[in-house]
Amino acid sequence: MLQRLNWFEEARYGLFIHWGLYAELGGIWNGKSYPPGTEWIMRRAQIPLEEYKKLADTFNPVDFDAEDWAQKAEDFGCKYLCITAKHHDGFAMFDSAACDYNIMHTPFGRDVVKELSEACRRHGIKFCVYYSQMQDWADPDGDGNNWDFDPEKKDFTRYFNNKVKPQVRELLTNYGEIGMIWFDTPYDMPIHLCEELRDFVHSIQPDCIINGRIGYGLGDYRQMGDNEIPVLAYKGVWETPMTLNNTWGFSRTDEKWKSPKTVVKMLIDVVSKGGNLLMNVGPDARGNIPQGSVDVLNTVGKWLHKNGESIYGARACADFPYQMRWGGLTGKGATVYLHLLEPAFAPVHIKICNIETKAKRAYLLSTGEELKIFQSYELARDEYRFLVDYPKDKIDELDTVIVAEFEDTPVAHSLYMTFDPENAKGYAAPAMGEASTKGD
Ligand code: JFZ
Repeated sequence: MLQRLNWFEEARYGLFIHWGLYAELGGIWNGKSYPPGTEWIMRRAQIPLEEYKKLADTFNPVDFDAEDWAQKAEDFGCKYLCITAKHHDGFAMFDSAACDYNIMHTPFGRDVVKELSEACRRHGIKFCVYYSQMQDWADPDGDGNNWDFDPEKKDFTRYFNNKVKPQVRELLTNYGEIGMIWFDTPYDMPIHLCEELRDFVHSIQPDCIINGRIGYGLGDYRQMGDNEIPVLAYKGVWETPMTLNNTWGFSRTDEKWKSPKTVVKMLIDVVSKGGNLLMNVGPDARGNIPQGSVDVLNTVGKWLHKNGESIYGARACADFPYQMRWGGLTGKGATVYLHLLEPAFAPVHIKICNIETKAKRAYLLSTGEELKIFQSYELARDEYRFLVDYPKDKIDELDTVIVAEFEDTPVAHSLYMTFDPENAKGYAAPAMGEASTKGD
């Protein structure tokens, strides 16, 4: 694996921030609501550039406080932060000599990317930037705006050379170390320009990660579709970007936040399959992250501050092909974290099926309290079983994490294992008493 991906694999959980002029509209233009994805409103409503540009004359997020946002990211338990430096609308949230259509030419007149990059550094959070490299609805040669500009007259290479490269250079030169540059919607951008962009990034910052949406599989890791989680553990490095409500940018009407429980479940689902979760918030035009989203992510953060060992640096648990109704598994070598998400499905004990590897001990992650374990090979059922008793009075309604230490990295048998009584050697007959095999 690429060296520069090391921090990313450790991090597992990041904060995505979609913020730009569209926050002023919050999904409504001329009294009409547009479909979710409020950052797309310029295109959805085909707002003439001259009209949309007026948002820059009033953009003044007086409540913006980079220190507060970085503190929030830390409280949420996020290890990296990625902000939209330039989204499809073409407006740069940073000081750009390459293009005047940027935040310095607003009443606010402060470089948000600069302030956030410094605050993130103070909080030990990897700072990353999102940059829309193909779509640019403010540039006559950019992709996507065919209501102001004649597509026949577009020269994409000119846009690439005059805006993309100079701005990417600015981002990689003026803000210290950039953990990752997050490209998006490559569509049919010519492959040689994507390759050129990749090499250009690495010529300036060799350690800067490039996400999968640079196109053509040229990125350092695989980007899943928005809100998509694969069914099986995906080999290789990957990330799912996720919305907390139904839009990336700020919405005046959508307060349907995922619950803390849903976020924790998704995080475990993603990490148990070896990926990262990039969770989005959409600050409003005053510079506030909506309180409803802050509340949800703070609750998740409190859980992470107690149980983070089971997430940060954790991996997919060695090819474990079973779905368990009570929850999921994450792992680090010989250590396995059992995430009890649905206690109702494990009324007496938690069972991991078909792990042959010998277990040493188990304990509750939050308190260190030792828990009884039972392990056997059940001849009649041709099944290895590993059971952990858990203290029912210590249930965390978000997720109770139990640490199980094995003698080696556990290996699970597939459903298609062939029966072999030799397998049973070294295992005691099921002398379980309370951990009865009946009824499971
Ligand atoms: C993109 C953007 O258009 C959107 O505004 C937001 O920034 C999001 C993170 O990314 O939209 C996409 C890109 C790819 C997929 C879906 C939405 N996809 O592959 O499923």
